[in-house]
Amino acid sequence: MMDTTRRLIIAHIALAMLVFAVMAQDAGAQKMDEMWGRQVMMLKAVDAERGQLFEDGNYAMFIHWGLYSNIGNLYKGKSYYGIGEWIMNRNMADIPIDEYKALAGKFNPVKFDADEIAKLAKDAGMKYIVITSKHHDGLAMYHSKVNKFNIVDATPFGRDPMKELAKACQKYGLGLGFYYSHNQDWTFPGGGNGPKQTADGKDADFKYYYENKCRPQVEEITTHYGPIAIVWFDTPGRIPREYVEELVRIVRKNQPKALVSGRAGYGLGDYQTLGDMEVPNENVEGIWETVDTTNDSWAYAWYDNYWKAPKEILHRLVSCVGRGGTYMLNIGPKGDGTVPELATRTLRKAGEWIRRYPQVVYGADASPWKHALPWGDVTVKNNTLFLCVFNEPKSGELYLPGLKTKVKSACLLDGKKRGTKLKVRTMGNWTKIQLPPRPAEKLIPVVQVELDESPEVDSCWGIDPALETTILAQFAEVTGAKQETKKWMEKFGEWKHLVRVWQWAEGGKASWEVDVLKSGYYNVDLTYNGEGRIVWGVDVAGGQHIQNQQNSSHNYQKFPIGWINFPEPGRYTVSVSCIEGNLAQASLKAIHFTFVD
Ligand code: FHN
Repeated sequence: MMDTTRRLIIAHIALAMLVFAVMAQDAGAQKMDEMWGRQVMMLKAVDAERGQLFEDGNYAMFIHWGLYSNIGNLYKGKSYYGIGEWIMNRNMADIPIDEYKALAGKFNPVKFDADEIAKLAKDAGMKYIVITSKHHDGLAMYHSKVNKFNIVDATPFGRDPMKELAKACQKYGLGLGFYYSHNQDWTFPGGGNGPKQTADGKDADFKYYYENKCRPQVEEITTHYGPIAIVWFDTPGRIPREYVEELVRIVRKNQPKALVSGRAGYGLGDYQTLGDMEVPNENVEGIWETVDTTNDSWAYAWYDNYWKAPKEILHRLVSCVGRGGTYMLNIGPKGDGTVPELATRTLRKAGEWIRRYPQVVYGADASPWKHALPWGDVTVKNNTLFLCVFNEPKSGELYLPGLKTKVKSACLLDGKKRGTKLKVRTMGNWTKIQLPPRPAEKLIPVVQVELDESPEVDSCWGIDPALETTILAQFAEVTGAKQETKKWMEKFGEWKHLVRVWQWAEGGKASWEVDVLKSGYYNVDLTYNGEGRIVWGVDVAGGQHIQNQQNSSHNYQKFPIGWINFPEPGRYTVSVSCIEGNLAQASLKAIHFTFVD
């Protein structure tokens, strides 16, 4: 199992560096890794003071706000679906540069209230804010002295919102970071995916853009707004290395305590940002963050009402902390400067829970299980486990598989000092904690478990007797099939991520070692996509074989396969094989086990 884990980590790293899906841009298709500047930064030591930001504050607010917010994905009467800040792009409204720049004349966000936004971040439990000081469209959202295409000189607004936000962040004790699109600039000559000539017809290369806009603007944002916590460069693309080196030098010189995002490129940043909207399923080493958004788009889109409920926000936050990282959650203020009401509501509600259980999030470490468990997820502080119960079993029985460390006590936290003491029982490799029938905490109950020493866990997958157990294809040992990461865009710019096993050869297998506490029959479902009807087989090594035919679709869907017997408690190897149908296209995402009464 150790070998498997190591192999999976290596596969994860290798896959992260491979060619993935593309996001079409003006210069043609670009590889996502190149665009995200994704590097393996796991082993890099960050200056302790700079690293403190992520240590203490593993929850932050991201803000995408700019001229595009005033369009809100509705242009000339037509709605465009995708990330709003890309509205200019030819895959969206394809707005010519001059036409786009002229829209600045109507951008007047008079309702922008920096104090209210900073207070929202504070109420939400966030520790710092990173805001777009310049996105790919090139409009500086602050008063730039080096380029007139900025919110003070090019719009009727005439205020510097970054000055106001810097002040508000100081007032509420929040860190402030600036997003800066260093490579892409779609409106300045020579910028990545921008015009190739100046207004007077002279050729402009990247150096021209870099020297006349990018470098001096990075000097500005790092000197005019007081202490900065992060400079969040994005989409390095094919920017030559020497420019990134210089930009990082500038940040170090002007803001020695600021972190530089990994998307600066070439591994020159301080930490790794995973793919957009990617909450990892397995612990990730090193210093990293996930960036995510409260709905689907980063920037405001008029129709985008698919808000993450407070429970989902907290689930994703705890998953990131439990995997060892930091979670930065985006809001997209409107063109008038206000934050959509439902975003504020959901963030505040989630923030109330964090105020009840701050120890679960701040300064907490990764789960020793290295992945979620059927009932929820775990964060750790020294010898204490915090069990966050997203999915309460009806029986109230919380099972911890493979916990090797002795449990001293367990209690259900309820805001009171000591909480309610819970019964704990150890059964071989398993620990059972009994929850009361109706915990007072309605959102996500938290159980605090005190251990004798720091936690050690056997990494074998436990099949939970009380709840459905899902095991991802990502964790399988695979022979005769391909196990790979797949990333795709649901809407334009809205990324989804998974690891699949597909392209099955005859006899190909995806296998997991499992630990069964309660012997008997379990219903097995598979989640997959593919073409037409597929026959799948499920085998218990040395035991039962079942197989069944089910249909498939291009979306990942869950289909029942049948009941399988584990005659005794103990360890088994379970394998899935693809027996008939389009073996090349059949793409397995997960196996699920549910005890049959
Ligand atoms: O192209 C940008 C996108 O607009 C957005 O800013 C995201 C946030 O992570 N970054 C880029 C795509 O990865």
